[in-house]
Order: sequence, then structure tokens, then C-alpha cells
Amino acid sequence: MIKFYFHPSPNPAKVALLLEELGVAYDAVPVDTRKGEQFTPEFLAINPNGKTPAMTDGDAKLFDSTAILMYLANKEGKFLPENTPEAQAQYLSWMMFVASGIGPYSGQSVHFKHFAPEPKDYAVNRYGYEAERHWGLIDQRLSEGPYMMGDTYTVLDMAVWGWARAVPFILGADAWENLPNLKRLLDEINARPAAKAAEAMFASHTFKKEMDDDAKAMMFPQNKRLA
Ligand SMILES: N[C@@H](CCC(=O)N[C@@H](CS)C(=O)NCC(=O)O)C(=O)O
Repeated sequence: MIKFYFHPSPNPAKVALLLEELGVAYDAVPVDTRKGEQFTPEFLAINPNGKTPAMTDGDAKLFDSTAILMYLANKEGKFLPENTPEAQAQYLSWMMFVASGIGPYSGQSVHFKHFAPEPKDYAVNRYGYEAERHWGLIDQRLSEGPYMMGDTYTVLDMAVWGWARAVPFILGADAWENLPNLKRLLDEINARPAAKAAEAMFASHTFKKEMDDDAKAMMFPQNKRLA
């Protein structure tokens, strides 16, 4: 049985959506990162990087949302693009763009906008600018067809969905005005039974909500060096 280690946040959300879309059985194991549960020896043995999501499938251990998405889609042979060099080239390029651009810039934008201590204008501007630019490229791609790979809903759209759920938090309340195609995809995926099931699974577990000093010490351990 698959064990899915998660916190109800953007990177685990992608995997929850795919698991629900595939309809495979899995055990959902909450990891409360605001309480530091990502640092237990048991969890670090699965993900030495100490972040969610992570997964075990029998003896196979996986971490990093993109690796898990690609593993599951390949294993089940579902939600994949056509097996042509042209389609594979686009799929891999955009998948890595989401992994190395959308995720990190959105995450850092959230960090500096909402959580970093002052002074932070330079970092808010840099990461906000780059996050906006990255989301603009996704929106442009989605202006060319209903899905990231054209007419077919694939695991790449699920990768986009994870952080797309948080776009107003990342970019600001009026962000959707400039990202109409992304908003269309988000609304369409949100209406799918699998997305509703993923959100319901998240909501059925209780996590620490407060970002108090203890939570900040767990989430931002680098700040110890400033003290
Ligand atoms: N590249 C990783 C990033 C994972 C990541 O940053 N996860 C966040 C949740 S979205 C987390 O667990 N943060 C807790 C921490 O940084 O301590 C992925 O795509 O899975």
C-alpha cells in the first residue's frame, strides 16, 4: 500500500490530486511541518530533505513532488502525454519549469511577502517579479489550448494546479486579472471529483495553523544564524 506523507500545502497537493485521479489506494500520513514533524528520523529516512511530500510504495522511497508525480503517472501509464519526441520534449520542459521555476519562485515570494522580517523590499520585489513572470508564461501557454499539453489533461496540469490554488496569496488579490487562462484551468480542475476528494482528505486532518515563534523556528531554521 502506498503511504503518502503530506502537509496540506501546494507541493503535496499535486500528489494528492494525482493519487485521487488514479484511484489508487493509499494511506495518508500527516506531517505537521509547523510542529517540526518533518525532522523525525523516520521521516528523514524517506526524505532526507525534510520537506513534504514524500511517499513509499512497498520498498520504493520517493521525495520531491515532481519525482512522485512522474513515478506514479509512469507506473500507472495514465495522464501522460503522447509518446512522440515533440510531445515528450514539451512535457519534460514544462514539467521542469514548474519544478524549478514556479515552485521555488512562488514559495520564496510567499516567504518574503508574508513571513520575512524587515528589511525585505528588495526580496519581495525580486521574487514577486519572477513569480509573476513565471505565471505569465504558464498563462500564455494555456492561451494556446485548454491544457498545458494541448487537448489532453495530463500530470503536468496537476503539477500546475498545486501552486495555482495559492496564486492570490503569492501575487496579490488582483492577480487573476492578468492570468485568465490559468484561472480557467484552476476552476476546471477544482470542479473535478479528484480535486474535491484531495481537498476533503486535506480537510479531514488537523494541522497547526498558527505561525507562532515555535512554528517559525521549525519552518525557517536559518533564522537561528541571525540571533
Ligand atoms: N521541491 C520540493 C519542495 C518541497 C517543499 O518545499 N515542501 C513544503 C510544503 S509545500 C514543506 O514541506 N515545507 C516545510 C519546510 O520547509 O520545513 C517538492 O516539490 O516537493
